[in-house]
This record gives sequence, structure tokens and C-alpha cells, in this order.
Amino acid sequence: MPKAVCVLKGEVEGTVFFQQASDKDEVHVTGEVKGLKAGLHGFHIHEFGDNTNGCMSAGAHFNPFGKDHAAPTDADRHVGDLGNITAGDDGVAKVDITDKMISLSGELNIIGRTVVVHADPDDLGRGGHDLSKTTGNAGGRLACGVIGICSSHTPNSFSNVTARL
Ligand SMILES: [Cu+2]
Ligand SMILES: [Zn+2]
Repeated sequence: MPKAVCVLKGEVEGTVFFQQASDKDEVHVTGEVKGLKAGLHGFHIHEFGDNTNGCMSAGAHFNPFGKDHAAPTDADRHVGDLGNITAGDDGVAKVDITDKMISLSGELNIIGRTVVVHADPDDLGRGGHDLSKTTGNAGGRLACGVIGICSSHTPNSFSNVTARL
């Protein structure tokens, strides 16, 4: 299986890696995002790997089955619904997510799509807001990056993440 990486750029920065032992296995998402306001921030795979108009051209959440927005633990969800990441008082969110729906091959392949980090918490479809069932009302798109294949030898280290805000 390929290993994949996404370098997030925008108002905040980060790097996340994706690893999957086989196409039947869950995907492990690891990394960190810096420069965030403390608290929860929506973290999704959006449909398009198109950043020509910044994070907006990444489109909506990756949703090949036409489901409503929900939590990563829900059976009925957007494939791209990875929930929230949590930033500490230092503004750093450590990403450590294991997901059984996304894949690095086949029809649920996320390689070539975009990771988006949001300004606000994702309400996981339960907030009762007009946007809860489509976006989780997670607010603006703080940073994004296209997911690409990387070397299996690339270490999951973040020395390449600059402190620039
Ligand atoms: Cu999003
Ligand atoms: Zn969604």
C-alpha cells in the first residue's frame, strides 16, 4: 500500500501522514497542526484535490454515497468526515486518528483529494444548525493541502513544519 502525506498551508500550518497496512485495514492518520486557537477544529477530507482558488475549490466533503454529514464513528457519514482535532493552549493539535472508512486505494481512495482544517468545532451533524447535516457548521477553512503519495521511507516527523504563522 502507498503511504501518503498532506502539507497543510493557510492561516495555520501542519503536516499529516496516512498509512494503511492493506486495503482491508483501517487508515492511520498522524501528524500535527500548529497555530490554532485552543479547542476543537473540524478536520475533513474534501472531494477535490483542487486548490486553485485556495481551500474553497476543494469542494464539499468527500461523499461518494450521498450521505448526511456525521461523526467518524457513525455508519452513515460522509467518507471524508474525520471529526475534530484538538489544539492545546500552545495552539498545537496532535493528529492521531484511526479510520475504517477512508482508504489509500479503490473507490474510497483519498489520495488526490484535499484535507481541510476548520476555524470552528465540527458538531458531527448533531448541532441542530442549518449546516450541521452538510458541514458540521465547522466555520471557515483555515488551511488545506492535497494528499499525495510519499516514499514509504519518509519519516513521520515534523521538522519540515515551520513556525511561520
Ligand atoms: Cu471541511
Ligand atoms: Zn461531512
